Amino acid sequence: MSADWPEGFAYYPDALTEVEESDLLAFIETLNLGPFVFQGNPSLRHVRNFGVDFDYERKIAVEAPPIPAAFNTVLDRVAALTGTPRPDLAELLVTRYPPGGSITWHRDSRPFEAIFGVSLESDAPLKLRPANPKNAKPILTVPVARRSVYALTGAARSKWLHHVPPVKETRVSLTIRTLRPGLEIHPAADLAQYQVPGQDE
Ligand SMILES: O=C(O)CCC(=O)C(=O)O
Repeated sequence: MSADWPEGFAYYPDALTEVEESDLLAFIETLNLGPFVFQGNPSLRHVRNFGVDFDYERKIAVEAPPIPAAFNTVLDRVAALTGTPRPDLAELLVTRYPPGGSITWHRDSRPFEAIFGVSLESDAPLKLRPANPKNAKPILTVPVARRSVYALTGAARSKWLHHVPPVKETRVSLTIRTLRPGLEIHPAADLAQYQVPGQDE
């Protein structure tokens, strides 16, 4: 724990073994990730949501396919490390950043509450800065190593922004989130687009 980190930020290095990481990466290879598209603009990073998705056009939470069993070990680990009830880990987003891929300064969408980030395949800097005033300092850089977990809860989640600058090597992250109590989850228009290998249809 660093004195500089905002309240609610935590970092857990070596949360996964090398074998667990390679099993996850092998499973993720079988998933059909697609470019993240915001306001019609595709990003370099490719993503896939499970559990719940956020519809950026309509600004609503939408049902997504169940989280595949291949993620059970990492979900159990995140729950144990962070003291989060396992059933509360209801959403999982897989993101692959190719070299040059990044995610801009943001605070996660309102439907989500606690945020846990798992880094796979390569190390990367995670940048943090207060949300107000705009462009506020300080900017903190936390080197998030592959196989680590970070947590954004409390002020780190609600009053700070985070950002991953363009990565040098391919990085995969799992963003695992709890849902805001009482959140309304809308039925997906077409779940057929989300076929998951190895899952019952
Ligand atoms: O890749 C990461 O660790 C950050 C992901 C993230 O901030 C997001 O998907 O909202």
